[in-house]
Amino acid sequence: MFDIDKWSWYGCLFPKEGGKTMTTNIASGLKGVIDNFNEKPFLIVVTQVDPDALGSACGLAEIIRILGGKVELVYCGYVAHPQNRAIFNRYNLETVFKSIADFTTFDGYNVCLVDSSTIGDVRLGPFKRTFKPVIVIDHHRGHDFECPEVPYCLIEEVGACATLIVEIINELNLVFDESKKYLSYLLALGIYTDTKSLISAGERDRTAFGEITKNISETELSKMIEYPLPDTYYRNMKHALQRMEQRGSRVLTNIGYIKPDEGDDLSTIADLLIRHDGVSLVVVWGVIGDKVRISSRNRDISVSLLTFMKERFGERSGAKLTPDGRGEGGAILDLNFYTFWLCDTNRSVVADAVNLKLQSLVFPTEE
Ligand SMILES: [Mn+2]
Repeated sequence: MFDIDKWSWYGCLFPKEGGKTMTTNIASGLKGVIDNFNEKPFLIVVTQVDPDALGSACGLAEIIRILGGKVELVYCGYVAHPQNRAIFNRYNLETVFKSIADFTTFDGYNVCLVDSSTIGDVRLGPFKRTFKPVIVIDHHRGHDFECPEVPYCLIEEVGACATLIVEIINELNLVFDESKKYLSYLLALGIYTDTKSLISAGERDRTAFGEITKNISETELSKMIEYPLPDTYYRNMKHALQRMEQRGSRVLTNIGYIKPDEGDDLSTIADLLIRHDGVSLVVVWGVIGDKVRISSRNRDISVSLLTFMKERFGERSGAKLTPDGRGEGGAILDLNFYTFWLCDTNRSVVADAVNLKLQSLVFPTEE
């Protein structure tokens, strides 16, 4: 008989009340949940396509298969960032993942979230808040459900979700054979990129990275790390530098109207700007279709980036804290009003309007 109390709570660092941090024996709980839910296939959902999410999803899929469950994988949005495209091509992930656009329903699946813990994420489109996840494995703050209601909820503030997956793999003593070796590369890339080349990795990330890279080739890994950057990246960077506005230690800038496949430039540019001497908070925005996408970075430990984002941008924002104490956040906001009115000739005026609103949100009001 399935005993929900026994299996329902495997740790969450940010419980509302009565929670506990649980870092040992995380794998046995997962086995219990897979045994008890395996009548339906597990559907692993990647909301934000990045190496950590892809690696974690593929790793979890293999764990579920080994533990006797059926599994499918789906991604939201686009595989657009050049590194994601390189990873998709190299490891043939087109055959592993479906696009959420190909789904009509989540009914009949045990939905699993990796590297994300929000059921209200706008990228889920029509599936937003229509499901109760069965498995959640994540390292971000700001989950929007009660953890004890999720049969397996593992949310811990490590540097990468892939670190948690590697810990489960090690606890289960799983060894990937030659045909599954690509999973080691994917998980290693996940840890490497989410921890900024291991610079912001914590001890658990470094241990997991060491474990998963034991038998893999450095040249293969470096090809995936030093992927070629497209021309649009440099153009967007120039745009951002030209429009950069600094007040005190806060920086606001934008890359204007961009194509969906340039959206990941926002976070790359935010990462570079936060390193600027004297800067502690960076907000970079761009407009994609009728949405404003925002990427933020914070290195002032006295400021909670999650609170900063939620207060200003509401529920469609989030943030995580890296093990070295830096905050990384993002938001997606509607520009609904403009869907009819927007045209090629008024784009710059709309961008100015967005900028004025963001100035009032990001910079402290002057006395
Ligand atoms: Mn991640």
